[in-house]
Amino acid sequence: MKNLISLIDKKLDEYMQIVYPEDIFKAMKYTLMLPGKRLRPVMCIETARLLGCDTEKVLPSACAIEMLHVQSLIHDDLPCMDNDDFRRGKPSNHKVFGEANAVLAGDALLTFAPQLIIEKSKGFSDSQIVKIIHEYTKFAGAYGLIAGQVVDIESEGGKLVKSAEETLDFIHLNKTAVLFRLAVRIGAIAAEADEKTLELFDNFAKKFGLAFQIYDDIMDEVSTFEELGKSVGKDKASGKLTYVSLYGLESAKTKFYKLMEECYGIIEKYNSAVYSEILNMLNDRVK
Ligand code: GRG
Repeated sequence: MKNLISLIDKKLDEYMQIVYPEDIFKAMKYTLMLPGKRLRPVMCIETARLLGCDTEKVLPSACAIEMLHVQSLIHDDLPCMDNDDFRRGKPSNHKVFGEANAVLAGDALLTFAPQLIIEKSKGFSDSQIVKIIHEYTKFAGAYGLIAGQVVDIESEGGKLVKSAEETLDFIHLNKTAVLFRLAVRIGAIAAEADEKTLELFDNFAKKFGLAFQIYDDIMDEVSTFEELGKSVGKDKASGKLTYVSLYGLESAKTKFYKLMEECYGIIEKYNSAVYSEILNMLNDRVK
C-alpha cells in the first residue's frame, strides 16, 4: 500500500501543474498534496488490479477521485459548512487562501477531475470513458455527495423529514460511502468486469463506507487532534446527528465491527493484501 500511495502522490503532483493564474492552482494543490490516507484512489487501483486492469491505465481516474474527495474536504471546512480551521494537520484551505479562493479551488478540482480522466486515460474504449464520467457526475452531484451534505446540514438544524435512523443512513451513504462506491465501480469498469462483480464490489464499498463514517464519528469522540489532523469533539459540541449521538459509543462500535466483518467476508476470496491492510488499519484504530 505504501508504494501505491507514493505512486498516487507522484501522479497528483505531476497532474497538478501551477500555471497562470497561479493563486487558484496553488490553492487546489495545497490541500491535494497534504498527506491524506489516499484510501479512495488506492481502492480504485486495487479493485481494477484484482479484476485484471493494470495500474497505469486506471491511474488518471484514481487521481480524479482523490481530487473530488479533496474538493469535498475544502468545501466542507468552509465557515458556511462545517467551519473547520484544520485539515490533514494543517490550516484549512480558506484559512490560507481566503474563502473566495477556497470555493473556487473546490470548484476547479471538481471540474479538473473529469477533464483529467478524458485527457490522460489511455487504452479505454469511448464507451468505458462515457461510463466512468457518468459515474463521476452522478455520484458527485445531487444524486450523491451533495445530497448527503444537504441532509447533514439540515439535520444539524433539527430538520428531519424522515426518522433519525433513516436520515443518518442516508447521510452516511451519500456523504461518505458514495466516494468509496465511485472508486470501486470505476475500478471495475476499467477492468470491464461483469455486472455481478461490479455489484459485489459496490456492496462491499457501501458497507465499508458506512463503517468508515461510524469510525470517523467514533474518532471524533475518542481521538486527538494530533492523531486526526483536524478538530475533535465538534460533532458533540454542535449536536450533530451521528452514530455515536444516536446509538451511543458502544452500540456504534458494535455496528462498526459487524460491518467490518461483512467487509472481510465479501473481499476474502480476492486474497488482497491491500484490502486486508485497509480493513486491519481501521479495525486496529477503533480497538
Ligand atoms: C460535490 C460540489 C460538491 C460538494 C460537496 C462539502 C460536501 C459537498 C460534502 C462533504 C463530504 C464530506 C467531507 C464527507 C466526510 C467524509 C469523510 C469521513 C472524510 C474523511 O476522509 P479521510 O479520513 O480523509 O479518508 P483523508 O484526509 O485521509 O483523505
